[in-house]
Amino acid sequence: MFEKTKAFFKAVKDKLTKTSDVLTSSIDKVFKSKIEIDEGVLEDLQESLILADVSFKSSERIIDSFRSKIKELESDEEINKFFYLTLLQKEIQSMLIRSDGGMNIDSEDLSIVMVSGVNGSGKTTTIGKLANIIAKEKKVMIVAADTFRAAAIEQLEVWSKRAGVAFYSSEAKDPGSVVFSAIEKAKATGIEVMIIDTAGRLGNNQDLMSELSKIEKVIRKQPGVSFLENLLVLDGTSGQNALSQIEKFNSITKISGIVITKLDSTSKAGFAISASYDYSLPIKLIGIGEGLGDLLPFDAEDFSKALLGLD
Ligand SMILES: Nc1nc2c(ncn2[C@@H]2O[C@H](COP(=O)(O)OP(=O)(O)OP(=O)(O)O)[C@@H](O)[C@H]2O)c(=O)[nH]1
Ligand SMILES: [Mg+2]
Repeated sequence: MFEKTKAFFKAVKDKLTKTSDVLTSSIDKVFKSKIEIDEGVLEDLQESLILADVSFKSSERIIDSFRSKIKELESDEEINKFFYLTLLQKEIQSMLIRSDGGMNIDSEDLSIVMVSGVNGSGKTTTIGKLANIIAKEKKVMIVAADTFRAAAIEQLEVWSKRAGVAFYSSEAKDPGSVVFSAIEKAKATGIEVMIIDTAGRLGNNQDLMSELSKIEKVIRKQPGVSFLENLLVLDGTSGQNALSQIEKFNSITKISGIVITKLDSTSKAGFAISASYDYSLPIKLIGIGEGLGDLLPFDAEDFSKALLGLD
């Protein structure tokens, strides 16, 4: 259900145009004004990456690799924009980590996916879309453990109906007890994959952050349960500002992978490279719109090509 298809590439390419326009137009300018590749050109190229919200660390690695590739060239080989874009794409692809199985949900036990992130990053929407994908092969239940925001439970319930999956909520105010009773319910009703929605929280809110680790403890204590995915949802429109969230969330609960949403409405998608490379975490899924079908499995080759407007 998470395999690569041609249609996915087209969708990613169509939706990433805001970022690829920024990136390719600044690269165009560098190649229009200069032909010889010297340190000044490398600096301009690095700037074009940073303009698309690639972090300094990741951009250094890309430019270093480009510099050493140029040194290896025969003197008559031409270095033009296409040459650069192709090298750049290969380098970005190698920096984007993707765990080969895509989503990890194949357990004999009840498989659990927890979803967290800052307020409004797209957690609930992602869960609805993800449930819809997994429901094609497995019996899914989505759990409303966001007991904090008014209307959060109803919003998730609407998504459960759209995706045609089971839904669980309770009167309890403590998300840990909601998750505990949801696990009982899931086991009793033959659910195979349970996806937990959590409240939006900022990394510097100690109380809310420690609540996340409490939920994690509740899950890990239950027999017959495999806690397979702990996904952090990042808002693609925040660009590099989202990077510090990875550090904060990962220090409280071990993140298994990243989801980047709203890639259809950002020109800062370059930060995805850094989210993966700087923190050694796989990107698992990407959100490219508000609809039920607008969540795709992440593919490093497709993503890097789309980012640079290549086919
Ligand atoms: N364009 C676009 N909008 C998205 C995407 N994913 C989510 N959204 C929108 O982002 C807004 C917030 O989404 P939610 O799913 O409610 O975010 P959340 O993280 O659950 O928010 P809280 O529970 O309040 O923390 C909604 O208007 C969504 O429709 C996406 O991939 N593309
Ligand atoms: Mg939500």
